[in-house]
Formats: sequence, C-alpha cells, structure tokens
Amino acid sequence: MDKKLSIIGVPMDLGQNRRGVDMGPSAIRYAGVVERLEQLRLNIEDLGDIEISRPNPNNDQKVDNLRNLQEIAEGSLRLAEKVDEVVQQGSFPLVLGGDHSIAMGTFAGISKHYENLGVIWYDAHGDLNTGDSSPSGNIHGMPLAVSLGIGHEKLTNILGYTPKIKPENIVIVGARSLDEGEKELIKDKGIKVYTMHEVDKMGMPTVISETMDYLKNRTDGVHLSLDLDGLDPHEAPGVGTPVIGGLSYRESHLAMEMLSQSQMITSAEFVEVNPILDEKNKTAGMAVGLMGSLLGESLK
Ligand code: HAR
Ligand code: MN
Ligand code: MN
Ligand code: MN
Repeated sequence: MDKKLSIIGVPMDLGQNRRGVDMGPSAIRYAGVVERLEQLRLNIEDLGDIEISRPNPNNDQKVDNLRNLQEIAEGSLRLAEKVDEVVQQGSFPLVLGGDHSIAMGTFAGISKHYENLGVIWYDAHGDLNTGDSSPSGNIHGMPLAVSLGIGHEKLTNILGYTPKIKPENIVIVGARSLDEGEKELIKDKGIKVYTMHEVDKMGMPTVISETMDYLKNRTDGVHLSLDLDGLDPHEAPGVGTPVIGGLSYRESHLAMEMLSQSQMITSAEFVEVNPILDEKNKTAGMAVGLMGSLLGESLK
C-alpha cells in the first residue's frame, strides 16, 4: 500500500499584524501541492481547512500582551483534534499555514503519540517569546516557548497536557533574528541552534547531518516546522516578517532531500506564506518544491 498523507490547511492570520497569510493554504494548493505529491506514489487526502473565527476588527484584542488569544486558542484546539485523528489513523500530517502560531495546535495533536518528539524549527526567528518578553504581542513569535510549557495556560494546555516538547529535542536552523528574552531561554534550556553564522561556516550538509545524528538517538519521531521566512526574502518574498541574509532555496532543497533520505521525519508543517506580499505565487511554489523533496522526489 502507498504511504498515506493528509493535508490540513489552517487559514490563520491572527498571530501577527499583516493580513494575507490566512490565504497561504489556498496559495499552496494553487501552486499544485496535491498534484506534485501524487506523483510520489503517496496516497493523498486533502482534509480542507480548519475553521478560524474572526475577532472584532474594531478593537485590538490583547490579553496580557497576547493579541487574539481567545480565537487562536480555539483554532489551535480544532487543529490539534484533527491532527490527532490523522496520526491515530497512521497517516502523515502535512499542515499548511497560516502564521506560525498554528504550530501550537500541530504539536498538541502530534506529541501525545510520542514519548520524545523531536523538532526541526527551520526559521529566521526562534519563536520563543512569552507575553512578557514579546516586543510585539504577536503570538506567532511564541509557539516554540508555548510547546515547552512556557506561556499563557490557554496556549500551553491545548488538549489538556503540557509540555509538548523537551528542550533537548529541539534543533533550530537558520535563525538570524532572536530577541533578548529568546537568547536567554536558549541558553537556559540548552536548545541547539544553528544560526546563519553556523550555516555559513559549516555548510548546510554538515548542519543537517549533525542535526540528524543529534536527534536520532533521543527521539521517536521528528516534526519539521518550516517557516518560509527562513529562506532569504530576495528568493521568497511572500512572508510577513522578512529578514535579510537567509537560507537559499538550493540549501533548503538539499536539506529537505537529506531529511527525506534519513526517513526520520514523521510530520511537517509549512507556514507564513503570504500571497498578498508574494510575487506571482513564487513563495508558495517554493514551499511546494520543498515539500516534494521532503517527501521523496529525486532529481534522477
Ligand atoms: N521575534 C519577533 C516577535 O516575537 C518576530 C517574530 C516573527 N515570527 C515569525 N515567525 N514570523 O517566525 O514579535
Ligand atoms: Mn516562525
Ligand atoms: Mn519566522
Ligand atoms: Mn550567507
């Protein structure tokens, strides 16, 4: 039997300030994700989109420096329940964002099925803020902290358990914009980080080999959370918080191929595609290209 894969769209844009990232799942579908993955002898089902409610646009809904807390917590729970179901059925969850706040729901649904879920956080940012440390109040800058059990209880306790992830099971790749509070947390918790400095010095092949060696013996599943702003905005302009000096498409493509060959990846999400800021849907197209490589496409 072909391997089963379930696509779940999350039209979430409440975790940040710029509208448009809610159309990410449509843009990725329009770029041909289903057709592309069907060529890999995968048994694909597209489960459509999770319902995300609209907050009142006339007031800035901030609780404890957490913008749109209630709507994000509710949407995350719906996503978590769907992801949980998919994993239970033995299918590979492929989650399409939406902003990165959706990772809280994805982790909640996946991690209950693993003792030691590993995470590769491919991102320009650490997303390790709390309401106290966040400069913006944007929850898309917090999901990794939340998954460690650090943050508002409405977020840390999605599906009724916390923490979702242990700090020693996380590897961040591509970081180049970390806030002071995030740097402290990284030191405190001993989180493994390959910033752009290390990627440039060591090269992507070494970074990914080391990442796989590091996670191999300590985890029983590995989730890839890929934020398209990890890529350089000259190549991938369709993101809400671009940071110059990023990863190239070629480096990223190679990283996906190496991860594919390792057969270690058990779930994935691709987030922060914003078609309004994009050029002719090319960032969504890159996301689809990276998904193809991650899931087994080869060049010969
Ligand atoms: N660190 C900043 C903040 O917390 C910017 C976060 C941007 N996050 C994302 N996800 N785009 O990586 O506000
Ligand atoms: Mn992110
Ligand atoms: Mn980011
Ligand atoms: Mn460089």
